[in-house]
Amino acid sequence: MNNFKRTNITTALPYANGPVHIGHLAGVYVPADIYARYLRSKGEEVVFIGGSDEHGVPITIKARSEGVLPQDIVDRYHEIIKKSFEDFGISFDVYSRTTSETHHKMASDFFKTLYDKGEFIEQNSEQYYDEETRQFLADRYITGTCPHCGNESAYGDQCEQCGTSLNPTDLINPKSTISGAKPVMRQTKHWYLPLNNYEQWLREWILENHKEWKTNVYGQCKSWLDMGLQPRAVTRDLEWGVPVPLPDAKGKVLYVWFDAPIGYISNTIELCDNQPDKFGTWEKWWKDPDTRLIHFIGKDNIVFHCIVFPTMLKADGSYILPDNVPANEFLNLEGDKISTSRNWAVWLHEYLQELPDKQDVLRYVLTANAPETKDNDFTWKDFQLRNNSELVAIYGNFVNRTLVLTQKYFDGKVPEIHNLTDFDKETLSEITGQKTKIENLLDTFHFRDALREVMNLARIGNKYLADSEPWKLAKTDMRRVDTILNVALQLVANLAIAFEPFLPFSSKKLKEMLNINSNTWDDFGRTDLLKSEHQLGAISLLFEKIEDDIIDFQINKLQKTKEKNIK
Ligand code: B3M
Ligand code: ZN
Repeated sequence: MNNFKRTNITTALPYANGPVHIGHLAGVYVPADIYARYLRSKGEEVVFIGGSDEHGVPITIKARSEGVLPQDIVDRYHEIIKKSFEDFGISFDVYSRTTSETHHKMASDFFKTLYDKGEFIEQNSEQYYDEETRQFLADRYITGTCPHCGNESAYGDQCEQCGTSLNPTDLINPKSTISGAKPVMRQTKHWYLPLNNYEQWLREWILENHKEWKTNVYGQCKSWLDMGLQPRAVTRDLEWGVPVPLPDAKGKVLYVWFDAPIGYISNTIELCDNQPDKFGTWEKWWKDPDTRLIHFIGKDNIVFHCIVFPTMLKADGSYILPDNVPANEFLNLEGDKISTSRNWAVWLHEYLQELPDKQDVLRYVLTANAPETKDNDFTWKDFQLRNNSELVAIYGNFVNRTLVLTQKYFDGKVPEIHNLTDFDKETLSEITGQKTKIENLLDTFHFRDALREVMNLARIGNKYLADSEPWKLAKTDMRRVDTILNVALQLVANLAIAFEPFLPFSSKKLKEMLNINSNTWDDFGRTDLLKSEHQLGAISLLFEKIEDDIIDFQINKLQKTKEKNIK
């Protein structure tokens, strides 16, 4: 497919100011995990990088509102988020955090290198300052009256009532949310990355050389570039963050969007320092042109990953650039935008308490309905339907019938093939046919279609059993039953491999039932995965039907949230 030797897969670093929800999983972490597992299963060299984004103003606001330190907030949510990802089988090689020492040093050094190369411009500007608490105010720390709709508690960057983007100076009667004082204007100096100097280069790199990027990603980049780029401040007047490593920058930190993507590099450093034998040097993953860099993100992060971060990497000059940025659109919940402040979400830690051991069901539903090309809607009814009519009725049913019949007729020992009919041969050849389709789709980040083709392979299995009716032949032609069940069992074993990137928990369970352990992607397509006389393990249901009461409970829970929000 390409000439790269290895792949560096990064996932957006979630802000550690709240737990993660289904929107995070659907948009970023499940697709990235499918991709990482798929490449590993093909024996490719991969690093899969994650971590928490622990700087930025929202974290300091949350800390202030709870009367604790920002560090307390990020300590709390980093653990919750990390555990959720583990619980859902997101197979990161490293999940670290931007408050780590390694990261502070790396981000600081990165800034210093660009500074020494003369890549930044220094600029003075006027900014609101709180004289009582003696600090500059981030946009979110200023409230006032919206000039458009009259809302008296609009923020310095946005009015949440009418949705207009604002500048702090647009607000009528501005107030500091920290002291309540009226802020005054004061001069402050910041460092800017002149994106405009890189505009021509970006146009060529993206618009000419990356026409293969997803249309939503390419389109957003094009419209940013067509509007023309401006220098962007990469420092802020704030206490919380990576201190600006310059003598005349007291009380200033790196802008969170400057340090966060460097977190990908820092976390790779941490990984390689801890496991040098397995992963080698971090430079291999970030500076060797034989490495392919892929950023999995949501659509609100496109500009930072396609324009700002690549410009930072290019300005340094020693790094590789992303090869692809397969950003997704958003997932809505029951028709409404997911919202942390309105508690309109399905939180992963709560899901697992209420639906234990159903990680794969959620992974399945979120992939089958992934917001790959447009915003999509998660509904509990659809969740139930996909579980009952796809996972249970197609995949689970095929596996269960095959294993139960093998148990019944052969005490769980794989029977022998005597003679393959044309129908048997056709069915077996569909395995490799499906494999080719699935690979092409995975290689081009079409996870949802890839999953559909895997499920189609299970459909082929169901049809094979239904058409060959071994339960009828058992009375008259046991030799034929031997062959039919051998064919069906090979299909089942192939499904365990094909579903593994998508549904790792069920594949593990299925492999235990088949009493086989490691199979790689290369084995997918083989029709001798189970040798005759091989003894299968104990059988249980791969998926269970979800009854209405479970779904009603979830729908009621959301209904209550809605009522609370109206009050
Ligand atoms: N924390 C924004 C977000 O969670 C931001 C991503 C950083 S990726 C380097 O959507
Ligand atoms: Zn307004």
